[in-house]
Amino acid sequence: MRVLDADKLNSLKMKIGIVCYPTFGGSGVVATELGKGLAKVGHEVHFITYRQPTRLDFFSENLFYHEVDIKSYPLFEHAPYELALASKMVSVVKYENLDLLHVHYAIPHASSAYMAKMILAEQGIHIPVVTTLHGTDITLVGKDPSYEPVVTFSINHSDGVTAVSQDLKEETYAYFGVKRDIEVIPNFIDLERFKKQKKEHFKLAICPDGEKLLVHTSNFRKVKRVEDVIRVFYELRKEIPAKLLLVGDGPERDKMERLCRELGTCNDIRFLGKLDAVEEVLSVSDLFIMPSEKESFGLAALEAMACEVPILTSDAGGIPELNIDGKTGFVCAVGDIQDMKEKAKIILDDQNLQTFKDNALARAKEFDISNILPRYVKYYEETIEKSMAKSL
Ligand code: GMT
Repeated sequence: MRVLDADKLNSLKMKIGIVCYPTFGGSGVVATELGKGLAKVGHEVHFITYRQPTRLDFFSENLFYHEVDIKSYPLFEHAPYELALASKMVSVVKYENLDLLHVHYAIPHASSAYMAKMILAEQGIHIPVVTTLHGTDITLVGKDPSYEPVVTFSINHSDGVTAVSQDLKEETYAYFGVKRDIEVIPNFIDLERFKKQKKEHFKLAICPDGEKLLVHTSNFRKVKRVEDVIRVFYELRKEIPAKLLLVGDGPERDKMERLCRELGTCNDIRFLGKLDAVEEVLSVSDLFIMPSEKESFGLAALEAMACEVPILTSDAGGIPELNIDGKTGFVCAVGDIQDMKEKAKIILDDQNLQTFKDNALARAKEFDISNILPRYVKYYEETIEKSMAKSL
């Protein structure tokens, strides 16, 4: 690691390694957008993952991508990704002279980072590690006894830990033997990309008779309760003309298609699958639904708000920290289909809709990347400084 003079940290451009899942999932999106944002303001960013991240879609002289090479062997039923990742971290930190490793999603990234840190320490190289907790790494998977001891250990041994909501921070303290400080840095949005676009021809094609357009985007896992989306829509559709777009794909999709057929709603619901330009669909939508069982922040809802779409959500996890009940939409109890239907009617009422849309956009602006990115930079600087002092 380069020797960083504390006084010069603010003006110093850092070399940061970012480890994440390269998929459409929220943690990978946040990690990639953060890396892109850091590169734009002059930091050098090295992504380390097993595939090119989905959102790593532009060229910058400050952005680098290092693919983890996972070697298989007939003896392995499961290739040891954690080891290949740790080895790759060692070589990138060493040869690219990194100042900090930032790992997104605790499992297995935080424990691989710990191993890399120990290997590098033996070679006289000190590398501070920041772990960002995203949600299911704590609330669902991490809690499981098969992972809990390793998750607790690697959180306690990171040099810095952030969580994407206050609720996630509290869950971490409640379920893990974690005593250290956790900094809350919420998810963010790039308002230059996520903004309402003129796509009225698209709206007309889907809603030819002026129907209201509802939208849901997710990875179609059970925790997202896509069934509730369809049931709320089914009830609402009995009272007002409406259409529903379902964006994304995942394990629940087939079941959801069957449910639509059983309810006879196929003509009013379209499954669009995975989309890169989700902002185009959001631009013509009147209401976004997120009825999740668990949700540490709800990045997909923030993307909708940035496109001026009010949100109807459950009260799970950190969602109420984003959705201001009665202003940017409504917050309902998980699974309360009737209440969600009633609240959808209030939002979609022509007398209210524009106010909800304006409020949603105003709230989204608070989470603009220009407000949140400096918080990460400051946290990196503080973490580097503290861990350097400790290592001397
Ligand atoms: O929602 C998912 O299943 C994906 C998951 C992930 O880690 O990729 O998303 C989590 O991280 C996002 C970014 O921080 C948050 O906005 C989501 O709320 C969170 N999902 C859950 O907690 C279920």
